[in-house]
Amino acid sequence: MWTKKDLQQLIKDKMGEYLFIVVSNRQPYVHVLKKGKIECQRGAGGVITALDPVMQACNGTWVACGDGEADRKVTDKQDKVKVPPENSAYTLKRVWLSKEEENGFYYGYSNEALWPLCHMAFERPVFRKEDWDYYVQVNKKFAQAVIEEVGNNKAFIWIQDYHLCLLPKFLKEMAPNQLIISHFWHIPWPNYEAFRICPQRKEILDGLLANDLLGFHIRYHCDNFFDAIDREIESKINRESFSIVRRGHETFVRPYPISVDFAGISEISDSDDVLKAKGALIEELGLCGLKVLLGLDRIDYTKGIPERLLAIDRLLEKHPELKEKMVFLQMGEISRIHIPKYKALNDEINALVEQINWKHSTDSWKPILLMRRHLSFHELLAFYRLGDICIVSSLHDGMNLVAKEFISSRTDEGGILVLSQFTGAARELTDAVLANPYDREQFSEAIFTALNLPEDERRKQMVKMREVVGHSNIFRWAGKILSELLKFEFKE
Ligand code: GDG
Repeated sequence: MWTKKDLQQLIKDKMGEYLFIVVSNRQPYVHVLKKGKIECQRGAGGVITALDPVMQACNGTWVACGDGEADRKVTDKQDKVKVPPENSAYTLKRVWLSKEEENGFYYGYSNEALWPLCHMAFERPVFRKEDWDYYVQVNKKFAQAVIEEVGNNKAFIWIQDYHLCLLPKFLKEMAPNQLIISHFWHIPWPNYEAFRICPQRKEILDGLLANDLLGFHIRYHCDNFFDAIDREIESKINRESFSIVRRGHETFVRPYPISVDFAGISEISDSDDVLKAKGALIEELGLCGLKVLLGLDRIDYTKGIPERLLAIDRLLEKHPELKEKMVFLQMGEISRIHIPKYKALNDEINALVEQINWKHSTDSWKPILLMRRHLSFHELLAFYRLGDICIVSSLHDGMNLVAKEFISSRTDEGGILVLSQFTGAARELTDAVLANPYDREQFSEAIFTALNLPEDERRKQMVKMREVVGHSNIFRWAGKILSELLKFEFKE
């Protein structure tokens, strides 16, 4: 089983004198003001969990957008600050965006064009020329920041996600022989029928082909990428070595399913703090004696939240005997609310909750509790621990970490996962109760099946899934990619 230590050792043994630079839109640490004092907080999420220890082991640099209210106060003239605050192990270099850039690059092209383009959730992408111009501009800004760091050295670069499609190309143009570049794409890559509507498709593919190594979660996304290249770019696709050669440069394409820190989550889930928080939540929300069905997502139209609510509605129509015996708890962190589709989704969710609660409630009970507060990590794990069933109903999802976090938190081997078949996670977690969120009948039946699963069956499923996530954990994901990246040799 890969551990944090194995990953650190790999870097120490193999990185040599080369620099290691990670680039992402989101930063690993944010500086905020709390009661007039500057506080440094570590960001959440798989990538930060995996790469923070790597960076600490190799004294690398992480380039990302600054967005905290106190971020500028702590950076030096080159926009750099040492992190983490307790041992200053590596450098965080911040890129600053103007409001216009944030709007065009982040909200506009990244999240109103590329996000819906890559997810089959039937939301139309919006391609605005001015958003694209900002996207190009900000990718160049990132390139400039990375090159400042590289100087005359040789460096391994690891780029994250769909915000930075053009960065590999800009970097290779600026420093052709000094860089080995890998890029991980965290969301699905769509099939060609969907992708071909993108007016900037050639530029995007051209940008990504400057990578030496390009990773997706699953093989299917790699195949879709090959199809897009095949139709759009003059190149040679080598299905044997799983690579693309264009103008003498070879890009290797590989599936690397992302995961979570299984051991870390398991350990904290058993802590007194989490178990106390669980007890407090049961009390606060009046959950005692009820079966708890849980949904926990960033509020996004790809996550299938309205479909989940409608399945609960159908479940109660067909099985009114469940009234006063269960509750569906939907937790959700507000996300990208400046985009009209996200605002509309929040309104739709409010209306559905109100309507379904009105329809099925009794004098002393209502079926749905909706909470939109941001959870601390301990609270998050406490929620996972109190759920009898966790429902993940994405319409389309690159992987879905909530499913894997839920499994990791269940050291008690309790709980059942109802999982959309349209998540990357469904390829690995075949012991979950799989569901099609578009099929209201089947989806509500899947929830009913989960509610009635015999104890030994339920436990067996959870034990098997814990084995899968324990083995394919986040350190293995990063270790596999970095092992591959470190095999590349610099051109002389
Ligand atoms: C993208 C891809 C891929 C949610 N609410 C709260 C909270 N969360 C955390 C969860 C989880 C994360 O947010 C969501 O991760 P997902 O993987 O489910 O989804 P995306 O954000 O869409 O991520 C996805 C991922 O990239 C990684 O490659 O799996 O397919 O879409 O970690 O725990 N965390 C806290 N409070 C909340 O209220 N603290």
